[in-house]
Amino acid sequence: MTDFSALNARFGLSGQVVFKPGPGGLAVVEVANSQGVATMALQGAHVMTWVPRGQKPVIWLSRAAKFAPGKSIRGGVPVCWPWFGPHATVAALPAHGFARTVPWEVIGAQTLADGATRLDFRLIQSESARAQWPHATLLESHVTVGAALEIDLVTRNADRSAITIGDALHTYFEVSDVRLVTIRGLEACPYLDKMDGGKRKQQTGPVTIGAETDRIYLDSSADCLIDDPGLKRRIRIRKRGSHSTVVWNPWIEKSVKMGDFGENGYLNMVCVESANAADDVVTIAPGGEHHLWVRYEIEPMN
Ligand code: TA6
Repeated sequence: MTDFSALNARFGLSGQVVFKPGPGGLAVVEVANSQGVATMALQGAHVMTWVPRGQKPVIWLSRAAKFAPGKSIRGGVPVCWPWFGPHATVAALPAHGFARTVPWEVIGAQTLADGATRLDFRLIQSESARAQWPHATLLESHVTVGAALEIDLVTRNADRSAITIGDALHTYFEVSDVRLVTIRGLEACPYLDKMDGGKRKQQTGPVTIGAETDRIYLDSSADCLIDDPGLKRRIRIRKRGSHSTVVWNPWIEKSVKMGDFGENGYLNMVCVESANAADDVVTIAPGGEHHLWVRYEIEPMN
């Protein structure tokens, strides 16, 4: 049971950071400042919404999302860790790892000099987590909410041997109509086409979406841009410490099958995920750390 009065006493910032009960019994934190608003679930340190001041929502959250302890939330910024996709050897383990469905604790909250708000979270080491990942590994997420959204996912290897992780910020971006957007920044990158048996291909030109799309772009570290003519805006995705970019839209059949996309929800979202997946998994030496950092910003598109 979350002690909201203790949380607010320790980390609340009046009128800016408030912890409260959220949907499905999840504890959430609401952030509001002069530059924008956001909501996050403590489970998974999961950014659910982000709306810069004067803009339409930038992060998509399904109207049919199901909220419950231990269940992943459809939309927002799920944290995939310490593996991406299915577990390499144990099929019964959850896809995309367990970080997004276990409790995290708040370890910091502050107002930055530019008026943005920074919240710091740490994954709580539990029996269940250790059973799935028997290594001494610390995971923190540092989220800055302002006119931009920044997330720094930090993995620290506190073990005596090296570890190899896959990770991703599996971000669902809100778009006017996915059929109208183009995604730039992945030109000439090799990718694994999961809609074609994982075949390795090469991207020519910008990425457009006209059917179920599920691709892991490898060796991709440049900024990505989601051009949305319907909203006359561009979402710029900057990243560091990520060598893969996953582009995903389930389209009609898959989204209906998944059951938590809502009526035609697939039309208003596209996932552009900053990741380390497939060939790009990351090995961290004992005592070392790895940062997967992103910064999302809106630019006008005239
Ligand atoms: O990142 C794309 C992907 O791996 C898709 O294959 C699809 O499974 C998607 O993630 C959603 O996965 P989830 O476990 O959140 O339902």
